Amino acid sequence: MPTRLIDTNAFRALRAHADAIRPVPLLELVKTPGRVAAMQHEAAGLFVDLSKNRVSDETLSLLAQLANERELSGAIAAMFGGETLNLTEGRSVLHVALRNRSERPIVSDGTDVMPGVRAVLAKMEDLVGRVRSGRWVGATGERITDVVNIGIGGSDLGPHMVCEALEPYWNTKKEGAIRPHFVSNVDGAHLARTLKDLRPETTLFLVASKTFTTEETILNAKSARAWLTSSLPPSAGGDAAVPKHFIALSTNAKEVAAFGIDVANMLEFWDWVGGRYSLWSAIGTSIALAVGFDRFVELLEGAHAMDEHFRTAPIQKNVPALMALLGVWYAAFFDAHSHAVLPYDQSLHRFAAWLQQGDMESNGKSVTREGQRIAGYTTGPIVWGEPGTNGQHAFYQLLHQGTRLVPCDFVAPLRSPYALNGGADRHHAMLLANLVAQSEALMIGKSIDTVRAELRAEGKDEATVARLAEHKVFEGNRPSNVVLFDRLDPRALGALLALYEHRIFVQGWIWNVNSFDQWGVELGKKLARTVLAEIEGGPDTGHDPSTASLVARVRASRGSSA
Ligand code: G6Q
Repeated sequence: MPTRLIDTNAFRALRAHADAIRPVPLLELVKTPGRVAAMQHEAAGLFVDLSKNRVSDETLSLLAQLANERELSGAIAAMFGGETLNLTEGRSVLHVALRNRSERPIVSDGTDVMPGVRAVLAKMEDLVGRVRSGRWVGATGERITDVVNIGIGGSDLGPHMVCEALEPYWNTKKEGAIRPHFVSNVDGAHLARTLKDLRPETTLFLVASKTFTTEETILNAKSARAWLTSSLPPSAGGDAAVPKHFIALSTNAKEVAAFGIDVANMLEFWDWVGGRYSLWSAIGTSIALAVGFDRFVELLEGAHAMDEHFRTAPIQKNVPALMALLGVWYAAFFDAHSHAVLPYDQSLHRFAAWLQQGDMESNGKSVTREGQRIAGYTTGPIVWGEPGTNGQHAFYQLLHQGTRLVPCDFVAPLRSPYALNGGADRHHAMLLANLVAQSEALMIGKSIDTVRAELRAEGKDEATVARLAEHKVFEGNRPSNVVLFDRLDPRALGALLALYEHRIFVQGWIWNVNSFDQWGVELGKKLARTVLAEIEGGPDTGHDPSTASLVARVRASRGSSA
């Protein structure tokens, strides 16, 4: 059993060192000669500025020592080497194999997984080519114009986020445009609202489910199938139309066939791909359909470039590791409960939702990999965010003046693909100006003396100055990272997502949790089955009084509306 995190030499040293760093203003740290250049990094086409963090050279060297004591390099090698890191499910963790663009074999359970990965990519390329060129037609002979991905959790968040991010690539002149849609929620509103604007003749459904047993997804898929067969003209053949309008993305061929999807139209992946790490697999088919297979490969290439950086760079220059260690530092010694991700790019409006699952499902754990209760430190933070500048007019108040320290990541491309009659430059310049200003404001704050001077300069009397001054003070001293890249193209996006995936991996490893299982989602799922049976008229199974009253209320409402 490894030494407990809090008993490592580095963690003890960091605890003492944190007491010395806390009183030092961030602005003072930033002015240390050579600091900014030393804390700005380039990796896989991303520029990452870590200089606005409450750390000194000594902190960084202690954090690197912590990584060494926890044998992080060995863990990274173990992941890329296909070792069984997901101990509770007995699986290796190989999303990196899905984007391995090198000739390097990746072995899991004694078998090189790469031939299988390449075979599925070739099948995906063929299928995507047929749909986008119009060689694949629906039951009435029309080409496909709309694709609906039906999936939830990891089978939705990644591809949805990427499709939104790559919207400028949806339409190419050479091939037909495919509009991607995503249905995840079992709330019938989600499917109904999506189908409202679609024609069954030109719609292709992708049923995206690793297990093909997820109840929400299967119900949505069944309703979509009923909509298709009942709204196509009778000449389309009823159930016979299904194979022309349904594709499965799954590991479970048996259930796919049982649903009525031709297994020839199934793109396979493997149990060593975690759901929340699966956008790089067949689960990414909606992406390839929307932007083309070549662009999908560029996404993989961008991620692979970041993988290579992560696999080979020393800890002191390893950007995902550094970002992770900074997060560990704030959680352990600055009482940081959450982490905000703030993309200054409207196309990244699903980024925080994707990361929320990736991070919180991976590291929201309270036992160690060996099954001991964690004590003396906190694990995964609450991850949240919204695109700037919208967030500025909403929750930034708390970031600037709340009582909690919230480390922030600002993320943005330097150029925008969107041209607006003469105004595009102005839009993007204003967007980026806000990003830079926010990271500056969080750090420098505004002192009481400055506030008083400003109020007096505005002609306020001394009573008003006294009454308002404290309300207008910004403590500052709040850390942030800035991630910039040239454009939000598939390569940059791939690198960005891999950066955050590896950040999660490192934090999970340092905190000694299994980042690759998700038992915490099981209990509610199981109880929902029991409650549903009762709501639909089955016998009471016995609940606490509070829950029983809710069940009764919902059951009664169904009775009255029926
Ligand atoms: C992710 C989780 C979870 C999963 C969904 C959907 O890591 O495992 O979010 O992706 O529950 O599961 P299926 O793909 O099996 O339908």
